[in-house]
Amino acid sequence: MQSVTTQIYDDILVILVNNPPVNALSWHVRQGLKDGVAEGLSDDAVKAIILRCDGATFIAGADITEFTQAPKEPDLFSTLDAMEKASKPIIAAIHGTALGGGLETALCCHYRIAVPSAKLGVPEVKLGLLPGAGGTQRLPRLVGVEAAATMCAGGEPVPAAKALQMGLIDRMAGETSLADEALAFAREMIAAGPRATRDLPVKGDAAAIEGVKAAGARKWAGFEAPYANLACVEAATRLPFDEGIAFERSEFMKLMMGSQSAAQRHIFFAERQAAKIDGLPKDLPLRDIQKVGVIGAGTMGGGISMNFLAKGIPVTIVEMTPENLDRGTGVIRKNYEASAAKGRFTGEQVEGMMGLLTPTLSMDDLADCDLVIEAVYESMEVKKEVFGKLDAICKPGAILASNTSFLDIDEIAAATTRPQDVLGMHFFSPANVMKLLEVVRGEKTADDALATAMAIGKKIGKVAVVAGVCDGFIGNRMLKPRQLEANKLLLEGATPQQIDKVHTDFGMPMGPFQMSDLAGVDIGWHRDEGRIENIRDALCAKGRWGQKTGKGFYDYDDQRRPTPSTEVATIIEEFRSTSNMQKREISDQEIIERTLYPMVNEGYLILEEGKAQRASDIDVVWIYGYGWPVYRGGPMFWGNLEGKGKIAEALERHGFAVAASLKAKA
Ligand code: 3H9
Repeated sequence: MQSVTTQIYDDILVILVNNPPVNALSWHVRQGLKDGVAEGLSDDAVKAIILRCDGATFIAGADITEFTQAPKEPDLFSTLDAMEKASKPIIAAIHGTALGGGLETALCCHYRIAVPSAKLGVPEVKLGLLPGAGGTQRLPRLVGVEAAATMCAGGEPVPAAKALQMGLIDRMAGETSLADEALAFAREMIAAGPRATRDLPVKGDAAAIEGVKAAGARKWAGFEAPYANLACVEAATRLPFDEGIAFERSEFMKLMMGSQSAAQRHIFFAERQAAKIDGLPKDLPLRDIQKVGVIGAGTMGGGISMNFLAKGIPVTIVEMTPENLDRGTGVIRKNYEASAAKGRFTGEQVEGMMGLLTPTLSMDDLADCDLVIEAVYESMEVKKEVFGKLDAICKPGAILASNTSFLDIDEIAAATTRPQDVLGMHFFSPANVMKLLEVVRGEKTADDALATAMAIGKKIGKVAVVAGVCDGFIGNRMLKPRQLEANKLLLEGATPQQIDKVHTDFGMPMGPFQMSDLAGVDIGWHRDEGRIENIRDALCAKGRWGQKTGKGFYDYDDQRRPTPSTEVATIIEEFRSTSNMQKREISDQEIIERTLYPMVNEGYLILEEGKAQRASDIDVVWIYGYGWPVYRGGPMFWGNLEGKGKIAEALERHGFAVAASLKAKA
């Protein structure tokens, strides 16, 4: 099928793009655009040209899959040049999303009309890139320097109404009458003639860029692309158009050849790949989820419920005592109200969501739920009891999910007579914010139960990844060797702050000890047993349970700002001397080799055991669950860049058992 066709409506030629799924600018689309424009220009009866798309969206960008292939003619630049320099007016008629190269194409049209639901933007920065087809030079001419800088460096699309205000589009069409209104608009513009964006003067000056830079500084720490975007917009303020384009081109190529963009593009596809379950047909019928039950109204249960309520799905939440139930529902309300205060919801929406919540003290009220998620205390005995009860109460076909972060889903499933309906749905704290959802597939989990859990995960805005049953699943399992080694390094001479700094310099939001302090140093500590076997026990015995007690591996002030602790230093010294260890200098490189390389190793073990479907799923887990810097592409992608041979050698040198597949591929 041809991806670009043309049709004549009296004096107007319509070029129609149809390249599913997102009308990307693949080589054959570029060819079709070029041919379409040439056809319109050569036909004397044609007075204006419209560019419109079939399907769900206007052109959503360059074809990213072509980025790693040999270039194919015609290139985008000559295609767009021919459009902008055309002697007859060209009108872009926009619905869906005009993104990246798609918006740049629209900017090379002379006028733009869009439906109210359309969104326009240059999200290249999220792929570690910049709009490389003139976007950084044309936007400052059309919408001004500040708006262009914000759009390019931030990457957020703007809705049509705002685009109209900004001058990004010239006309708003009715939601369902774009084709007709574009024809009328095109006829209106025949007299006005073409208006090339490149010929417009740049609006505003470079000073505005500083404000955009300052506002984004925190979010962009470690990223190259936002700054390259800003440099290009700045160039537009001082260079003639053609020189600005040349500068943009060279900056684009630098980013394209760099590892950050490769990592970010990898994650773009990895995230979409993660949603696919190997061996299952795409059209497998799913179970209908109309109503959800959540057991436990603590931090996790409350956060989990909020996801469903926000999507209009009713939730029945169960607690053991009226106090806990009231506290839990109160926290949900407070969180929604705080979001409303920030303008994210209206008061009416908050009431709407709260109206979908049914608090109860009786598990019997879960009888009509299609999905029940248990978020109670992490104890196998407790979970088994809960699932035994659910088995008796829930309707046939209901999916019974545990939010456990490490327990054996198969053992939990065995407490029911319907293990095919049991699986894990492991949310990450805070569950209403963190995007990762590990969906744990038990030995007997039915295919449609798994596929339904993955789909509902997507519906509530999560990035869902399938994991197999093993201690800690994918994410927490990889955390374990990191923490073990970090603890050993303390005894050998490193400080918590040195180890944490290596991790934050790497781009992690926090290091292992900062994370421990945030999560609670006392998690898993057996207070009653009173044994002090390691540094962690000693910290707990002194009430150093982390941020919640104002002290953990660090001391905290009343604003939770950490400072290194002399008490912790003393505790470490004591353990070092009782363990007969010599303090030595630990290099940052050694910390990387002993805390990050073991994670890569564990990733290979997870793949060998079939507990993750693919390496890129592991990357997705770490990006969305633990804040691994996206510009490093996740531990498996990073491991490849670092070099498997180098990693295997270092791990062996440090005495680790190296995964066979890591060694084999080295
Ligand atoms: C660019 O334009 C550079 C320029 O400056 C020029 C430089 C010279 N290419 O997300 P979905 C696939 S850079 C190829 O699930 P949705 C995607 O992989 C580009 N494939 O749908 C998936 O495939 P599969 C700037 C693409 O409805 C399928 O389409 N543009 C592309 O939730 C459906 O995707 C962007 O960064 C692409 N450009 O969301 C926009 N885009 O079915 C990137 C998507 O096999 N795209 N695919 O898994 C998006 O943000 C979303 O896809 C969009 C639709 C909002 C459009």
